[in-house]
Amino acid sequence: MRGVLLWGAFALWMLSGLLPVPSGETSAADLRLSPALVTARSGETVRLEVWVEGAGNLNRVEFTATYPAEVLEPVDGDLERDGVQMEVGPVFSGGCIPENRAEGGTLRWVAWRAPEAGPFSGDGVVAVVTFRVREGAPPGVYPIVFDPGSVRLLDPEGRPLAVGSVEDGAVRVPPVTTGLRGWITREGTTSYGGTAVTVLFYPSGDSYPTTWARACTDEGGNFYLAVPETEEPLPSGFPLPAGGPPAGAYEWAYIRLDFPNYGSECYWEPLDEEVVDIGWHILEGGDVNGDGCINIFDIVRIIADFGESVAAPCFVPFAPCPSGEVGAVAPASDVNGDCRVNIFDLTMAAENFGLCTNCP
Ligand SMILES: [Ca+2]
Ligand SMILES: [Ca+2]
Ligand SMILES: [Ca+2]
Repeated sequence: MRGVLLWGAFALWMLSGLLPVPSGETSAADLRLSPALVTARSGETVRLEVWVEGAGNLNRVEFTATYPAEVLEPVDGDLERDGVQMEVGPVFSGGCIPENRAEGGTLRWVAWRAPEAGPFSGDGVVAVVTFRVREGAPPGVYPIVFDPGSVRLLDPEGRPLAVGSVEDGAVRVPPVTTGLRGWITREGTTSYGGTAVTVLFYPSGDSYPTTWARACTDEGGNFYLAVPETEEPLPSGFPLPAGGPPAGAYEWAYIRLDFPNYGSECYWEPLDEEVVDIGWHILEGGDVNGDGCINIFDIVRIIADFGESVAAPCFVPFAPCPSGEVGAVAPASDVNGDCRVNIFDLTMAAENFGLCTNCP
């Protein structure tokens, strides 16, 4: 696939070289906000760059854009000048900037290049606007929108240059996550109670969790876990994922699912909804020696214990989720917790042969 794409790009490049370009005419330049979508919570700041791309013989840029002033508060980029300004980007460094305002829900910009610098060609940053998300901003997506009629690109003689695409930006304020829910089942049984759901909470941009919580599934396999309001030290010896959370402007949860004799499963989930639903996960059975993989050592142990049984009801002891401890303790190699080690346990382990946990 990559090879095809490369050849396609090469063919286009060959064609573009052959196509006649009218003399004295340059292709249209684009104006866009980067990043196009950025996530921030109340009190956080975001930097949005105004880029011009594909410019040729550019001397002057004018634009007006609007932003929701009740949610986004511009941070002054020029303390020497009255009012609130955007930062001047490298394209207009040392230039003449008669209009630069970021107030009252409107961004206004008019700038000329420094005469000694000459006209600009290529891609570059025109201006940078920094917004602080106001306290108490309700969750939502807040656009920063160029007024298309206001965007003007001009050459050194004051003649307008063709404007291509004009791309807006947006700031997303995510809801505060109050809980996580999901449905966790286990192979070989219909009693799904007691699976441990352990969640480590990572603040945005942090590589170490600041708090954690644990919930146990009910008999139907459902769980709800409230996000803790205080910082709790992690359980000692709890294995941490290597490298911290994925990149992105989110807070993250690291979720670990455990039950004896089943393979543990681990997931990263962004905390960007009020209640994050991790969906349905099925734990695969057969890891009776608890070493993280289902293989010949488990098969050998199940065969060695084959035929062991206790009277029902029985329970699988599991310290993190000690609910449902009625009757006798299930045999150690009873994978599905039906109080017997038999062909069902052996078959499950055989079918999952070679699977290993993705948890640390
Ligand atoms: Ca100022
Ligand atoms: Ca094993
Ligand atoms: Ca069994």
